[in-house]
Amino acid sequence: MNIQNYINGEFHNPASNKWIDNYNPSNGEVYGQIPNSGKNDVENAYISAKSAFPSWSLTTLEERSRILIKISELLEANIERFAKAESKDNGKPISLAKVVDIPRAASNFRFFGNAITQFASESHESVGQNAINYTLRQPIGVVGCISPWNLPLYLFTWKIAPAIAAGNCVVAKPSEVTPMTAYLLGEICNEAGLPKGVLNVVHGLGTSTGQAIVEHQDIKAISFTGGTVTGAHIAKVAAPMFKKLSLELGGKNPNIIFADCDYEDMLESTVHSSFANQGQICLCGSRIFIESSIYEKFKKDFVEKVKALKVGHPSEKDTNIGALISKPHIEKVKNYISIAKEENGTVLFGGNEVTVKGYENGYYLEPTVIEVPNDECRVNQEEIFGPVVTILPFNKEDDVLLMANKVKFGLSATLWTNNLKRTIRMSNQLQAGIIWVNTWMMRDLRTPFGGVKASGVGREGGFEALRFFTEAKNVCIKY
Ligand code: TXE
Repeated sequence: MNIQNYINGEFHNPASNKWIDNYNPSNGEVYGQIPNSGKNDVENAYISAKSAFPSWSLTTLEERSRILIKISELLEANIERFAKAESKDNGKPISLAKVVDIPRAASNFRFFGNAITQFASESHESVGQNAINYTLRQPIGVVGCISPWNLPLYLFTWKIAPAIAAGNCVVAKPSEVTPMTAYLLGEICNEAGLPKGVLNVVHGLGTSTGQAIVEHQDIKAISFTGGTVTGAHIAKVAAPMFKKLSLELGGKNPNIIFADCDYEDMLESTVHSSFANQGQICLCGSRIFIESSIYEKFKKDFVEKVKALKVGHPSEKDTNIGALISKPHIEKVKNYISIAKEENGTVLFGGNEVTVKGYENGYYLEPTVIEVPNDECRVNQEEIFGPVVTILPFNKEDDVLLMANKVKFGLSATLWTNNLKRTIRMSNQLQAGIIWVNTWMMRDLRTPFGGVKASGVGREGGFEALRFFTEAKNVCIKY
Protein backbone atom coordinates (compact mmCIF):
# COMPACT_ATOMS: atom_id res chain seq x y z
CA MET A 1 0.00 0.00 0.00
CA ASN A 2 1.39 3.39 -1.02
CA ILE A 3 0.92 6.37 1.24
CA GLN A 4 0.92 10.12 0.70
CA ASN A 5 1.70 13.30 2.58
CA TYR A 6 -1.16 14.92 4.50
CA ILE A 7 -1.05 18.66 3.85
CA ASN A 8 -3.89 21.12 4.37
CA GLY A 9 -6.30 18.28 5.05
CA GLU A 10 -5.58 16.60 1.72
CA PHE A 11 -3.38 13.75 0.54
CA HIS A 12 -0.56 14.58 -1.89
CA ASN A 13 2.30 12.84 -3.68
CA PRO A 14 5.75 14.32 -3.00
CA ALA A 15 6.63 17.18 -5.37
CA SER A 16 9.66 15.28 -6.71
CA ASN A 17 7.62 12.09 -7.19
CA LYS A 18 10.43 10.22 -5.41
CA TRP A 19 9.52 7.28 -3.19
CA ILE A 20 11.03 5.04 -0.50
CA ASP A 21 10.31 1.33 -0.08
CA ASN A 22 8.45 0.34 3.07
CA TYR A 23 9.37 -3.07 4.51
CA ASN A 24 7.31 -5.49 6.51
CA PRO A 25 9.74 -6.70 9.21
CA SER A 26 7.85 -9.95 9.76
CA ASN A 27 8.74 -11.27 6.28
CA GLY A 28 11.40 -8.87 5.02
CA GLU A 29 9.29 -7.90 2.00
CA VAL A 30 8.55 -4.48 0.54
CA TYR A 31 4.83 -3.91 0.88
CA GLY A 32 4.43 -0.31 -0.18
CA GLN A 33 6.08 2.97 -0.87
CA ILE A 34 6.20 6.23 1.02
CA PRO A 35 6.96 9.77 -0.17
CA ASN A 36 10.61 10.78 -0.17
CA SER A 37 9.66 14.37 0.58
CA GLY A 38 11.97 17.29 -0.02
CA LYS A 39 12.20 20.92 1.01
CA ASN A 40 9.27 21.83 -1.27
CA ASP A 41 6.93 19.49 0.53
CA VAL A 42 8.04 20.75 3.93
CA GLU A 43 7.50 24.31 2.69
CA ASN A 44 3.99 23.44 1.51
CA ALA A 45 3.25 21.88 4.88
CA TYR A 46 4.61 24.99 6.60
CA ILE A 47 2.48 27.34 4.48
CA SER A 48 -0.61 25.29 5.22
CA ALA A 49 0.17 25.31 8.97
CA LYS A 50 0.92 29.02 8.93
CA SER A 51 -2.39 29.89 7.29
CA ALA A 52 -4.33 27.70 9.73
CA PHE A 53 -2.66 29.26 12.78
CA PRO A 54 -4.53 32.58 13.22
CA SER A 55 -7.88 30.87 13.36
CA TRP A 56 -6.79 27.75 15.31
CA SER A 57 -4.95 29.76 17.95
CA LEU A 58 -8.16 31.71 18.60
CA THR A 59 -10.41 28.65 18.62
CA THR A 60 -11.97 28.27 22.06
CA LEU A 61 -10.50 25.74 24.42
CA GLU A 62 -13.83 24.00 24.54
CA GLU A 63 -13.85 23.51 20.79
CA ARG A 64 -10.21 22.36 20.62
CA SER A 65 -10.93 19.96 23.44
CA ARG A 66 -14.02 18.61 21.67
CA ILE A 67 -12.05 17.90 18.48
CA LEU A 68 -9.16 16.22 20.29
CA ILE A 69 -11.54 13.99 22.20
CA LYS A 70 -13.33 13.15 18.96
CA ILE A 71 -10.00 12.06 17.42
CA SER A 72 -9.45 9.89 20.48
CA GLU A 73 -12.86 8.27 20.09
CA LEU A 74 -12.32 7.60 16.41
CA LEU A 75 -8.97 5.96 17.14
CA GLU A 76 -10.69 3.72 19.67
CA ALA A 77 -13.40 2.85 17.17
CA ASN A 78 -10.72 1.91 14.63
CA ILE A 79 -8.44 0.04 17.00
CA GLU A 80 -8.37 -3.20 14.99
CA ARG A 81 -7.35 -1.48 11.76
CA PHE A 82 -4.73 0.69 13.45
CA ALA A 83 -3.27 -2.18 15.52
CA LYS A 84 -2.97 -4.34 12.41
CA ALA A 85 -1.28 -1.54 10.49
CA GLU A 86 1.13 -0.80 13.36
CA SER A 87 2.06 -4.44 13.75
CA LYS A 88 2.66 -4.92 10.02
CA ASP A 89 4.78 -1.77 9.78
CA ASN A 90 6.82 -2.34 12.93
CA GLY A 91 6.94 -6.11 13.53
CA LYS A 92 5.52 -5.83 17.05
CA PRO A 93 2.97 -8.41 18.23
CA ILE A 94 -0.50 -7.31 17.21
CA SER A 95 -1.61 -8.09 20.77
CA LEU A 96 0.80 -5.43 22.05
CA ALA A 97 -0.35 -2.84 19.50
CA LYS A 98 -3.93 -3.52 20.58
CA VAL A 99 -3.39 -3.10 24.32
CA VAL A 100 -0.57 -0.56 24.39
CA ASP A 101 0.17 1.43 21.23
CA ILE A 102 -3.23 2.37 19.89
CA PRO A 103 -5.06 2.79 23.23
CA ARG A 104 -2.22 5.03 24.36
CA ALA A 105 -2.40 7.11 21.15
CA ALA A 106 -6.12 7.58 21.88
CA SER A 107 -5.33 8.48 25.50
CA ASN A 108 -2.83 11.09 24.35
CA PHE A 109 -5.56 12.97 22.49
CA ARG A 110 -8.12 12.55 25.26
CA PHE A 111 -5.65 13.56 27.96
CA PHE A 112 -4.47 16.76 26.25
CA GLY A 113 -8.02 17.53 25.12
CA ASN A 114 -8.92 17.65 28.81
CA ALA A 115 -5.64 19.12 30.06
CA ILE A 116 -5.92 22.25 27.91
CA THR A 117 -9.18 23.17 29.62
CA GLN A 118 -7.33 23.12 32.99
CA PHE A 119 -4.13 24.86 31.87
CA ALA A 120 -3.84 28.08 33.86
CA SER A 121 -1.29 30.84 34.15
CA GLU A 122 -0.01 32.81 37.12
CA SER A 123 -0.50 36.35 38.31
CA HIS A 124 1.72 38.27 40.74
CA GLU A 125 0.76 41.35 42.61
CA SER A 126 3.78 43.64 43.10
CA VAL A 127 2.89 44.73 46.61
CA GLY A 128 3.67 48.35 47.43
CA GLN A 129 4.36 49.23 43.80
CA ASN A 130 0.77 49.54 42.62
CA ALA A 131 1.29 46.98 39.91
CA ILE A 132 -0.05 43.64 38.90
CA ASN A 133 1.69 41.13 36.65
CA TYR A 134 0.10 38.31 34.82
CA THR A 135 1.52 35.62 32.57
CA LEU A 136 0.13 34.84 29.17
CA ARG A 137 0.97 31.42 27.75
CA GLN A 138 0.54 31.84 24.04
CA PRO A 139 0.95 29.23 21.32
CA ILE A 140 4.27 29.42 19.51
CA GLY A 141 2.98 29.25 15.93
CA VAL A 142 4.16 26.49 13.63
CA VAL A 143 6.05 23.71 15.43
CA GLY A 144 7.86 20.58 14.23
CA CYS A 145 7.35 17.09 15.67
CA ILE A 146 9.73 14.28 14.69
CA SER A 147 9.18 10.77 16.02
CA PRO A 148 10.87 7.35 15.91
CA TRP A 149 9.86 3.83 14.86
CA ASN A 150 9.67 1.90 18.12
CA LEU A 151 6.27 3.13 19.35
CA PRO A 152 5.13 4.82 16.16
CA LEU A 153 1.66 6.27 16.74
CA TYR A 154 2.10 6.34 20.52
CA LEU A 155 5.06 8.74 20.34
CA PHE A 156 3.84 10.66 17.29
CA THR A 157 0.60 11.59 19.08
CA TRP A 158 2.41 12.23 22.38
CA LYS A 159 3.86 15.29 20.65
CA ILE A 160 1.09 16.29 18.27
CA ALA A 161 -1.74 16.21 20.82
CA PRO A 162 -0.22 18.78 23.25
CA ALA A 163 1.07 20.90 20.36
CA ILE A 164 -2.37 21.37 18.80
CA ALA A 165 -4.19 21.46 22.14
CA ALA A 166 -2.05 24.50 23.01
CA GLY A 167 -3.13 26.23 19.78
CA ASN A 168 -0.14 25.56 17.54
CA CYS A 169 -0.17 24.19 14.02
CA VAL A 170 2.15 21.31 13.27
CA VAL A 171 4.50 20.01 10.62
CA ALA A 172 5.16 16.42 11.67
CA LYS A 173 7.36 13.63 10.40
CA PRO A 174 7.02 10.04 11.59
CA SER A 175 9.89 7.62 11.14
CA GLU A 176 10.37 6.57 7.53
CA VAL A 177 10.39 2.93 8.64
CA THR A 178 6.97 3.11 10.36
CA PRO A 179 4.89 5.74 8.55
CA MET A 180 1.61 3.85 8.22
CA THR A 181 -0.41 4.81 11.30
CA ALA A 182 0.65 8.46 11.03
CA TYR A 183 -0.75 8.36 7.50
CA LEU A 184 -4.02 6.80 8.66
CA LEU A 185 -4.31 9.45 11.36
CA GLY A 186 -4.91 12.08 8.64
CA GLU A 187 -8.25 10.52 7.70
CA ILE A 188 -9.27 10.41 11.35
CA CYS A 189 -8.38 14.08 11.85
CA ASN A 190 -10.54 15.04 8.86
CA GLU A 191 -13.42 12.96 10.16
CA ALA A 192 -13.11 14.55 13.59
CA GLY A 193 -13.35 18.01 12.04
CA LEU A 194 -9.80 19.17 12.74
CA PRO A 195 -9.51 22.30 10.58
CA LYS A 196 -7.33 21.99 7.49
CA GLY A 197 -3.67 22.74 8.04
CA VAL A 198 -3.63 22.36 11.83
CA LEU A 199 -1.79 19.06 11.40
CA ASN A 200 0.43 18.34 8.40
CA VAL A 201 2.26 15.05 8.04
CA VAL A 202 5.27 14.91 5.73
CA HIS A 203 6.94 11.57 5.10
CA GLY A 204 10.56 10.95 4.22
CA LEU A 205 14.10 10.38 5.38
CA GLY A 206 15.52 12.00 8.49
CA THR A 207 18.50 13.43 6.67
CA SER A 208 16.35 15.21 4.06
CA THR A 209 12.74 15.67 5.21
CA GLY A 210 13.56 15.77 8.93
CA GLN A 211 16.52 18.02 8.32
CA ALA A 212 14.33 20.41 6.27
CA ILE A 213 11.91 20.73 9.20
CA VAL A 214 14.72 21.44 11.66
CA GLU A 215 16.39 23.92 9.28
CA HIS A 216 13.17 25.81 8.53
CA GLN A 217 13.62 29.37 9.81
CA ASP A 218 9.97 29.81 10.77
CA ILE A 219 9.30 26.50 12.47
CA LYS A 220 9.97 27.82 15.94
CA ALA A 221 10.08 24.71 18.11
CA ILE A 222 11.13 21.10 17.57
CA SER A 223 9.98 18.18 19.65
CA PHE A 224 12.10 15.15 18.80
CA THR A 225 12.32 11.56 20.03
CA GLY A 226 15.02 9.32 18.62
CA GLY A 227 18.69 8.42 18.85
CA THR A 228 21.17 10.43 20.92
CA VAL A 229 23.47 11.12 17.95
CA THR A 230 20.54 12.50 15.93
CA GLY A 231 19.43 14.57 18.92
CA ALA A 232 22.87 16.16 19.21
CA HIS A 233 22.85 16.95 15.49
CA ILE A 234 19.38 18.55 15.70
CA ALA A 235 20.49 20.65 18.69
CA LYS A 236 23.45 21.93 16.66
CA VAL A 237 21.32 22.86 13.64
CA ALA A 238 18.58 24.48 15.72
CA ALA A 239 20.75 26.42 18.19
CA PRO A 240 21.76 29.36 15.92
CA MET A 241 18.05 29.92 15.16
CA PHE A 242 17.22 29.88 18.91
CA LYS A 243 14.51 27.30 18.51
CA LYS A 244 12.80 25.79 21.47
CA LEU A 245 13.89 22.16 21.72
CA SER A 246 12.58 19.11 23.50
CA LEU A 247 14.81 16.08 22.96
CA GLU A 248 13.86 12.64 24.22
CA LEU A 249 16.80 10.38 23.44
CA GLY A 250 18.24 6.98 24.25
CA GLY A 251 18.52 5.08 27.50
CA LYS A 252 20.54 2.34 29.16
CA ASN A 253 18.41 1.92 32.20
CA PRO A 254 19.33 0.04 35.36
CA ASN A 255 16.93 -2.47 36.89
CA ILE A 256 18.14 -2.83 40.48
CA ILE A 257 16.91 -5.83 42.45
CA PHE A 258 17.33 -6.13 46.21
CA ALA A 259 16.81 -9.41 48.09
CA ASP A 260 13.94 -7.92 50.13
CA CYS A 261 11.69 -7.35 47.10
CA ASP A 262 8.46 -9.17 46.26
CA TYR A 263 10.27 -11.80 44.25
CA GLU A 264 7.53 -13.13 41.98
CA ASP A 265 6.27 -9.64 41.03
CA MET A 266 9.83 -8.59 40.31
CA LEU A 267 10.53 -11.65 38.17
CA GLU A 268 7.45 -11.25 36.03
CA SER A 269 7.93 -7.52 35.59
CA THR A 270 11.63 -7.94 34.83
CA VAL A 271 10.88 -10.28 31.91
CA HIS A 272 8.53 -7.61 30.63
CA SER A 273 10.88 -4.66 31.18
CA SER A 274 13.65 -6.56 29.41
CA PHE A 275 11.85 -7.78 26.30
CA ALA A 276 8.60 -5.86 25.73
CA ASN A 277 8.43 -4.61 22.14
CA GLN A 278 11.52 -6.76 21.36
CA GLY A 279 13.47 -4.63 23.84
CA GLN A 280 13.00 -1.63 21.56
CA ILE A 281 11.71 0.84 24.15
CA CYS A 282 13.94 3.61 25.46
CA LEU A 283 12.64 2.73 28.96
CA CYS A 284 13.56 -0.97 28.91
CA GLY A 285 15.66 -2.06 31.87
CA SER A 286 18.59 -3.38 29.89
CA ARG A 287 21.11 -3.53 32.77
CA ILE A 288 19.93 -5.83 35.55
CA PHE A 289 21.79 -5.63 38.87
CA ILE A 290 20.91 -8.29 41.45
CA GLU A 291 21.88 -8.42 45.12
CA SER A 292 24.40 -11.25 45.56
CA SER A 293 22.38 -13.26 48.06
CA ILE A 294 19.68 -13.98 45.45
CA TYR A 295 21.86 -13.82 42.34
CA GLU A 296 22.07 -17.56 41.58
CA LYS A 297 18.38 -18.11 42.23
CA PHE A 298 17.44 -15.13 40.05
CA LYS A 299 19.72 -16.29 37.26
CA LYS A 300 18.09 -19.71 37.15
CA ASP A 301 14.49 -18.47 37.44
CA PHE A 302 14.94 -15.60 35.00
CA VAL A 303 16.55 -17.73 32.29
CA GLU A 304 13.78 -20.30 32.70
CA LYS A 305 11.11 -17.62 32.16
CA VAL A 306 12.95 -16.13 29.19
CA LYS A 307 13.25 -19.58 27.58
CA ALA A 308 9.47 -19.85 27.69
CA LEU A 309 8.93 -16.67 25.65
CA LYS A 310 7.69 -17.40 22.17
CA VAL A 311 9.36 -15.68 19.26
CA GLY A 312 6.91 -15.71 16.39
CA HIS A 313 4.91 -13.95 13.74
CA PRO A 314 3.38 -10.73 15.10
CA SER A 315 -0.15 -11.73 14.16
CA GLU A 316 -0.12 -14.98 16.16
CA LYS A 317 -1.95 -14.70 19.45
CA ASP A 318 0.68 -16.45 21.58
CA THR A 319 3.66 -14.52 20.22
CA ASN A 320 5.60 -12.73 22.96
CA ILE A 321 8.42 -11.46 20.80
CA GLY A 322 7.79 -10.35 17.23
CA ALA A 323 10.21 -9.14 14.57
CA LEU A 324 12.86 -6.46 15.05
CA ILE A 325 12.39 -3.31 13.06
CA SER A 326 14.83 -3.79 10.15
CA LYS A 327 17.68 -5.71 8.64
CA PRO A 328 20.32 -3.11 9.65
CA HIS A 329 18.93 -3.04 13.17
CA ILE A 330 19.03 -6.82 13.70
CA GLU A 331 22.61 -6.76 12.39
CA LYS A 332 23.47 -4.04 14.92
CA VAL A 333 21.98 -6.05 17.78
CA LYS A 334 23.76 -9.26 16.67
CA ASN A 335 27.01 -7.34 16.51
CA TYR A 336 26.58 -6.36 20.16
CA ILE A 337 26.10 -10.03 21.07
CA SER A 338 29.46 -10.78 19.37
CA ILE A 339 31.05 -7.89 21.24
CA ALA A 340 29.72 -9.31 24.52
CA LYS A 341 31.44 -12.63 23.81
CA GLU A 342 34.70 -10.87 22.93
CA GLU A 343 34.47 -9.01 26.23
CA ASN A 344 34.16 -12.32 28.12
CA GLY A 345 30.45 -12.09 28.66
CA THR A 346 28.56 -15.39 28.98
CA VAL A 347 25.41 -15.80 26.92
CA LEU A 348 23.11 -17.61 29.35
CA PHE A 349 20.31 -17.82 26.83
CA GLY A 350 19.59 -16.68 23.27
CA GLY A 351 21.94 -14.88 20.95
CA ASN A 352 20.69 -16.45 17.73
CA GLU A 353 18.39 -15.48 14.92
CA VAL A 354 15.13 -17.41 14.79
CA THR A 355 13.60 -18.78 11.61
CA VAL A 356 9.83 -18.49 11.73
CA LYS A 357 8.21 -20.99 9.36
CA GLY A 358 6.61 -19.29 6.39
CA TYR A 359 8.38 -16.00 7.21
CA GLU A 360 12.00 -17.06 6.72
CA ASN A 361 13.20 -13.57 5.72
CA GLY A 362 11.73 -11.81 8.77
CA TYR A 363 13.98 -10.20 11.40
CA TYR A 364 13.57 -12.49 14.40
CA LEU A 365 16.02 -12.82 17.28
CA GLU A 366 15.97 -14.86 20.47
CA PRO A 367 15.60 -12.94 23.73
CA THR A 368 19.15 -12.83 25.00
CA VAL A 369 20.53 -12.81 28.55
CA ILE A 370 24.21 -12.04 29.02
CA GLU A 371 26.14 -12.38 32.26
CA VAL A 372 28.77 -9.68 32.06
CA PRO A 373 32.14 -9.71 33.84
CA ASN A 374 31.90 -6.03 34.87
CA ASP A 375 29.72 -2.97 34.46
CA GLU A 376 32.13 -1.13 32.19
CA CYS A 377 32.01 -3.44 29.18
CA ARG A 378 30.47 -2.01 26.02
CA VAL A 379 27.28 -4.06 26.16
CA ASN A 380 26.68 -2.59 29.58
CA GLN A 381 27.39 0.97 28.50
CA GLU A 382 25.99 1.40 24.98
CA GLU A 383 22.35 1.40 23.94
CA ILE A 384 21.59 -1.84 22.07
CA PHE A 385 17.84 -1.24 21.71
CA GLY A 386 16.99 -4.88 21.14
CA PRO A 387 16.01 -8.03 23.07
CA VAL A 388 19.30 -8.15 24.96
CA VAL A 389 19.88 -7.66 28.70
CA THR A 390 22.93 -7.96 30.90
CA ILE A 391 22.97 -9.32 34.44
CA LEU A 392 25.50 -8.60 37.17
CA PRO A 393 25.52 -9.20 40.96
CA PHE A 394 26.22 -6.51 43.57
CA ASN A 395 26.96 -6.55 47.29
CA LYS A 396 26.20 -3.12 48.67
CA GLU A 397 23.76 -0.30 47.97
CA ASP A 398 26.62 2.14 47.38
CA ASP A 399 28.23 -0.16 44.84
CA VAL A 400 25.10 -0.59 42.79
CA LEU A 401 24.35 3.12 42.91
CA LEU A 402 27.78 3.83 41.50
CA MET A 403 27.36 1.31 38.70
CA ALA A 404 23.82 2.44 37.92
CA ASN A 405 24.98 6.03 37.45
CA LYS A 406 28.21 5.22 35.61
CA VAL A 407 26.72 5.50 32.08
CA LYS A 408 26.30 8.45 29.77
CA PHE A 409 22.50 8.01 29.74
CA GLY A 410 19.93 8.91 32.40
CA LEU A 411 16.40 8.20 31.28
CA SER A 412 14.80 5.83 33.79
CA ALA A 413 15.70 3.44 36.60
CA THR A 414 13.77 0.65 38.26
CA LEU A 415 14.20 -0.32 41.88
CA TRP A 416 12.90 -3.49 43.52
CA THR A 417 12.89 -3.30 47.31
CA ASN A 418 10.53 -3.11 50.27
CA ASN A 419 12.88 -0.92 52.28
CA LEU A 420 11.36 2.57 52.44
CA LYS A 421 14.47 4.41 53.58
CA ARG A 422 16.54 2.79 50.86
CA THR A 423 13.86 3.66 48.30
CA ILE A 424 14.05 7.33 49.20
CA ARG A 425 17.86 7.39 49.45
CA MET A 426 18.30 5.73 46.07
CA SER A 427 15.54 7.68 44.31
CA ASN A 428 17.25 10.88 45.40
CA GLN A 429 20.60 9.78 44.04
CA LEU A 430 19.86 7.85 40.88
CA GLN A 431 20.66 9.98 37.83
CA ALA A 432 17.49 9.55 35.81
CA GLY A 433 14.36 11.46 34.88
CA ILE A 434 12.00 8.66 35.94
CA ILE A 435 12.32 6.22 38.84
CA TRP A 436 10.00 3.25 39.09
CA VAL A 437 9.84 1.47 42.43
CA ASN A 438 8.37 -2.05 42.44
CA THR A 439 6.88 -1.53 39.00
CA TRP A 440 7.90 -0.67 35.45
CA MET A 441 6.43 1.62 32.82
CA MET A 442 3.44 2.54 34.89
CA ARG A 443 2.46 5.86 33.38
CA ASP A 444 0.30 8.71 34.60
CA LEU A 445 0.15 11.23 31.77
CA ARG A 446 0.22 14.16 34.21
CA THR A 447 3.79 13.38 35.27
CA PRO A 448 6.92 14.93 33.74
CA PHE A 449 8.61 12.60 31.27
CA GLY A 450 12.18 12.87 30.00
CA GLY A 451 15.79 12.19 30.78
CA VAL A 452 19.03 13.70 32.03
CA LYS A 453 22.57 13.49 30.62
CA ALA A 454 22.65 11.97 27.09
CA SER A 455 19.00 10.95 27.41
CA GLY A 456 17.86 14.41 26.46
CA VAL A 457 16.69 17.84 27.50
CA GLY A 458 13.26 19.06 28.44
CA ARG A 459 10.21 17.28 29.77
CA GLU A 460 7.08 16.07 28.06
CA GLY A 461 3.82 15.05 29.69
CA GLY A 462 1.07 16.93 31.49
CA PHE A 463 1.44 20.68 31.84
CA GLU A 464 5.18 20.37 31.07
CA ALA A 465 4.26 19.60 27.46
CA LEU A 466 1.77 22.49 27.34
CA ARG A 467 4.46 24.80 28.74
CA PHE A 468 6.90 23.60 26.09
CA PHE A 469 4.42 24.29 23.31
CA THR A 470 3.65 27.82 24.55
CA GLU A 471 5.66 30.98 25.11
CA ALA A 472 5.27 32.66 28.48
CA LYS A 473 4.75 36.40 28.27
CA ASN A 474 4.73 38.67 31.31
CA VAL A 475 2.32 41.62 31.31
CA CYS A 476 2.99 44.24 34.01
CA ILE A 477 0.23 46.80 34.64
CA LYS A 478 0.78 49.76 36.92
CA TYR A 479 -2.37 51.13 38.45
O1 TXE B 1 16.84 6.89 15.05
P1 TXE B 1 16.93 8.35 14.47
P2 TXE B 1 17.10 5.52 14.32
C1 TXE B 1 17.94 4.87 19.33
C2 TXE B 1 18.28 3.40 19.25
C3 TXE B 1 18.43 3.18 17.79
C4 TXE B 1 19.11 4.47 17.39
C5 TXE B 1 18.97 4.84 15.96
O2 TXE B 1 19.48 3.14 19.91
O3 TXE B 1 19.22 2.06 17.49
O4 TXE B 1 18.48 5.44 18.18
O5 TXE B 1 17.63 4.68 15.53
C6 TXE B 1 14.53 11.41 12.15
N1 TXE B 1 17.09 15.76 11.18
N2 TXE B 1 16.53 5.14 19.39
O6 TXE B 1 18.20 5.58 13.33
O7 TXE B 1 17.76 8.34 13.24
C7 TXE B 1 14.21 10.03 11.62
O8 TXE B 1 13.78 10.09 10.28
C8 TXE B 1 15.82 15.58 11.56
C9 TXE B 1 16.00 5.51 20.65
O9 TXE B 1 15.83 5.05 13.81
O10 TXE B 1 17.30 9.21 15.58
C10 TXE B 1 13.13 9.59 12.58
O11 TXE B 1 11.89 10.17 12.24
N3 TXE B 1 15.28 14.36 11.78
C11 TXE B 1 14.68 6.15 20.52
C12 TXE B 1 13.63 10.15 13.91
O12 TXE B 1 14.50 11.23 13.55
C13 TXE B 1 16.07 13.28 11.64
C14 TXE B 1 13.75 5.54 19.55
C15 TXE B 1 14.42 9.16 14.77
O13 TXE B 1 15.43 8.60 13.99
C16 TXE B 1 17.42 13.41 11.25
C17 TXE B 1 14.41 5.21 18.30
C18 TXE B 1 17.93 14.71 11.00
N4 TXE B 1 19.18 14.92 10.63
C19 TXE B 1 15.75 4.99 18.28
N5 TXE B 1 17.95 12.16 11.18
C20 TXE B 1 13.97 6.47 21.81
N6 TXE B 1 14.51 7.41 22.55
O14 TXE B 1 12.92 5.95 22.10
C21 TXE B 1 16.98 11.30 11.52
N7 TXE B 1 15.84 11.95 11.77
